[in-house]
Amino acid sequence: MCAGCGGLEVLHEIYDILGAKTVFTNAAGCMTLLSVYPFTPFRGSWLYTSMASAPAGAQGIRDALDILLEKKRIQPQDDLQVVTLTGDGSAYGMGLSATSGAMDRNLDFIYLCYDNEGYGNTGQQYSSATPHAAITSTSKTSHGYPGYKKDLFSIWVAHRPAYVATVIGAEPLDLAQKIETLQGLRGPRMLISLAPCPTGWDYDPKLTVEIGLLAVQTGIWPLKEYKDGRTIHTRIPRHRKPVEEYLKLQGRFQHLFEPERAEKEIAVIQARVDTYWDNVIEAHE
Ligand SMILES: Cc1ncc(C[n+]2csc(CCOP(=O)(O)OP(=O)(O)O)c2C)c(N)n1
Ligand code: SF4
Ligand SMILES: [Mg+2]
Repeated sequence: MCAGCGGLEVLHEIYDILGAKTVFTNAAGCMTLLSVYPFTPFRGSWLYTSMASAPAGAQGIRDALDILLEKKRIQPQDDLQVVTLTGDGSAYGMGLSATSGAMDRNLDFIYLCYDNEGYGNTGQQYSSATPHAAITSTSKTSHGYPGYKKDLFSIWVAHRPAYVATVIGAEPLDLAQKIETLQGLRGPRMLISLAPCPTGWDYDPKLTVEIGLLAVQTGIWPLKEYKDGRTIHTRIPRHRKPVEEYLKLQGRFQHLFEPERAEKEIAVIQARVDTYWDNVIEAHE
């Protein structure tokens, strides 16, 4: 694993709360490198799946646990929490169909997507979570990635699962409150964490927390949760910092500032963030 990995940071924080009575289904990606057969750093169980099928793996394990409970071969206190762990390449793309099916079936599981906005494990190719203008290994032109990040939160919410939230490792209190909330619920409980990635985003590993905080303070990464049919924002940054404070710390956006400022592109990114928050604030007033 790389020093300063924001995905590992959020996984650590969540695992500290969930504890060892968990079984993970982990789709191929950076986090699968945590385990070198036959060892894993998890105190509970861990299962490696293909990129597209981690939620299907979770279904199989939940079914097996339910059968063992029904046959009284394990006691309720021995039951395990099933947790799916994937990157954005799986969650936003290859695994979206399996996730949709799991939500349709009201599968009782927790899903954590650590979103480093690209295929990190294979060299940061773009994914459908890649933000506009970012340089990736498959978007190397002077303009970076031409598309826009997919809104996975809304796609998941459209399925009306028990819970959906965005989190980030740099805001551990917000994260802990959300884990506490989802632990009181049953059914599909979905989390997306922005996962600052020094290797793929090209910045000094010591900046991971600062970049995470700036993602929230600039409004680029809204912290919110959906439950009981309603979405609420758990932080509303009314005095937002300019998005360029977040962008300029990362090598993948340097072409927006050097050799000359790309005013139009920076304004496009700022305008999208402003429109998002104008709508949120208007709805709150
Ligand atoms: C069907 C399939 N295509 C390609 C790969 C090769 N592969 C392994 S990990 C990975 C990247 C996964 O990206 P993401 O889900 O965002 O996780 P990250 O690597 O960023 O942690 C790819 C493309 C694969 N395992 N399976
Ligand atoms: S490439 Fe990024 S997400 Fe993957 S281990 Fe390194 S820092 Fe973490
Ligand atoms: Mg990724």
